[in-house]
Amino acid sequence: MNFGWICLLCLTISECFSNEIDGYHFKEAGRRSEINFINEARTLASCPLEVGAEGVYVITLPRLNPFPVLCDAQVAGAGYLVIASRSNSSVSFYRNWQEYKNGFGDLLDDFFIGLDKLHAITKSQTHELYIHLEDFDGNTRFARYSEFYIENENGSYKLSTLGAYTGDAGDSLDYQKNGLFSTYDKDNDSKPDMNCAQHYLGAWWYKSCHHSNLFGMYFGGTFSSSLDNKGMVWRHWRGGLYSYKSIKMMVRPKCRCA
Ligand SMILES: [Ca+2]
Repeated sequence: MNFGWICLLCLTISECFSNEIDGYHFKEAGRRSEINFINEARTLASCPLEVGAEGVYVITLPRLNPFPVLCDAQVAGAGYLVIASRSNSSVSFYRNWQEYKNGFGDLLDDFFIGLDKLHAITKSQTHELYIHLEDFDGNTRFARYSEFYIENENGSYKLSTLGAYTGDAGDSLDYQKNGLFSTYDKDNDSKPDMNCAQHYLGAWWYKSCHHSNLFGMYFGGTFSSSLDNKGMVWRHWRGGLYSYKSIKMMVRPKCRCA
């Protein structure tokens, strides 16, 4: 059955509107107007590039059911697909392998898209990665990588391609390049005497262990040295004892040739 047609029907007949699609729960019913289901003839493989095209869109990729994604056209220009967003402590990111595989949270609040989807997106065509950081003093900085690809589950979602860095936040991801993804229940890091995810209270492409920990604890600013690097850390800007106010990780196709 045509997924887009179902959505069109649901928007037309409000009684049949489902606030849950493919595991994602749209928490705030009052924000339905921000949900832009694409239903016409076109099938999206990524976020639309048009100016102002933002909100939730349904995309279709090989070997996956169509699924909703959040598109952002404000932070760094049009066409970005948000893969992770954190702005408060309401959604815990200290989660197990299965939850990172499938994704969790609310697309209209804080969430992680899920590693299977992230693999499919970055495999479908060459993507760039944009990381947006905001501190509690009203400053924002960014790190952009010209290419970004993660492997599938059999490859432990290895961060096997990370292109050239540009930005003003500093390069705190280069160290994680070629790292396998680890969660507290799946130690794939390269530190034999430690479970990095468990120790740093997060999940990431840990090696031995990290220069960034954006899925660590939401500590809300400067935190105690006894919790060294356990927060939502991006070391090259505010160091290992600072947890940001908000972060967004977004991807966009390098080229719209397809
Ligand atoms: Ca280990």
